[in-house]
Amino acid sequence: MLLTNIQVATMDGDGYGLIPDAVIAMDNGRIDWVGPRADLPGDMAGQDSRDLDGRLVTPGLIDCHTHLVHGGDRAREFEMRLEGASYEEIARAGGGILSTVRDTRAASVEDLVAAALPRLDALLAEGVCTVEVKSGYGLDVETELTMLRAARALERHRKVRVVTSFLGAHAIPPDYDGRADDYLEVVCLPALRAAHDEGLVDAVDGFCEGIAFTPAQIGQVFEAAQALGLPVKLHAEQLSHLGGAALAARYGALSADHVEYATEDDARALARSGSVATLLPGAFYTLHETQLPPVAAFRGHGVPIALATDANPGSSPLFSLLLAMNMGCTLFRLTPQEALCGTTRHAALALGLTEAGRIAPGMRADLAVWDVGHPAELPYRIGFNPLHHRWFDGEIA
Ligand code: DI6
Ligand code: FE
Repeated sequence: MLLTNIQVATMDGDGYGLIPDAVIAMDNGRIDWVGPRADLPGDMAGQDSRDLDGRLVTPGLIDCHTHLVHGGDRAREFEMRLEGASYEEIARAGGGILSTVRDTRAASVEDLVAAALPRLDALLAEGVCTVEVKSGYGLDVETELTMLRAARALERHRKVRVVTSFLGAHAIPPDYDGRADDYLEVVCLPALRAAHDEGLVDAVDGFCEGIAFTPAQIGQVFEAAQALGLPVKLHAEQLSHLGGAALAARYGALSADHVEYATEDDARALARSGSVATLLPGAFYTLHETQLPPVAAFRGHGVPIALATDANPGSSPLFSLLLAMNMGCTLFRLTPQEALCGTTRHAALALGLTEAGRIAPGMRADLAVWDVGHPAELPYRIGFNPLHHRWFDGEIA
């Protein structure tokens, strides 16, 4: 199958990797060839082709940090914050993440899938082809497994790739209040091993924060992950600087996420470990955060920057990756090219995916086709969706 009369942002090589009058050849769910129309190899010219009227084609977008699977909502907490309570106060009073834990424990796999599908559909409607989904609202062995089973099940309901992260170290459940180490030993690590045995875990994540786990505790989780051969990533330096980014770097993490309070030294460490800094402007915005992530330090030291929604019921009820890109540009001063790179090529890196995020021979044929004249239009408008259609695995989705 050939896609013709297109402009392509390959996100391969420098910048957008823009090819003005391009052709993409797809074969068996993979990109077979991409380049200027004039260079199309003669033996490819006779294939079925689809004229896309000059539209822009990008890699299918990748949302590399979400908490899409959960029970309930937190609209009341949104109200409480606007009446003056802080995110941390609500968490310490047993609300916040723990209120979602109560609702998630009450749900079956089917309930969780049914609740997640409309959220997922909002992402897919904007050209997303791959989505990361975390556990972390179960905090008991059975519910952590239930969440991950629901995440995997999404792939059977929609044309999407799901990458899972085990986030048992997300919060300390009430029955282990003040006994975080016991929670890790009795619940979190056994849940990780059980989930891994069932093939439910692609990476291991944690929340390193005053209201969650210390770097030493996260270190234990990372040791267990490494023993299972699983890559790690971390919610680090979101509300304060605790040393999570440096810890993540020491374990060669795929990514350190949030990182508003990261320092120049953290940027150096992340660059050395090849970890991605995943920026989550939806949480920054929702929590009225004022500490900006050190974007200049990330750029200066060559840390790849990804952007994601952090879609979750509390700190980032954001289900638009295009809006996350807009926020990345306007709030964090990313360039539009960095924003698109952050939801394609660098988002793939943040998930350890080698076959997504770029348009190049051998990559999966996951594509987004847009009614725009230039890629900068994608993060530019607010609340406007120019997606024309997606290709998933070489087929129209
Ligand atoms: N940081 C976040 O942004 C989410 N989890 C985390 O560790 C928030 C989760 C929530 O508030 O429900
Ligand atoms: Fe998160």
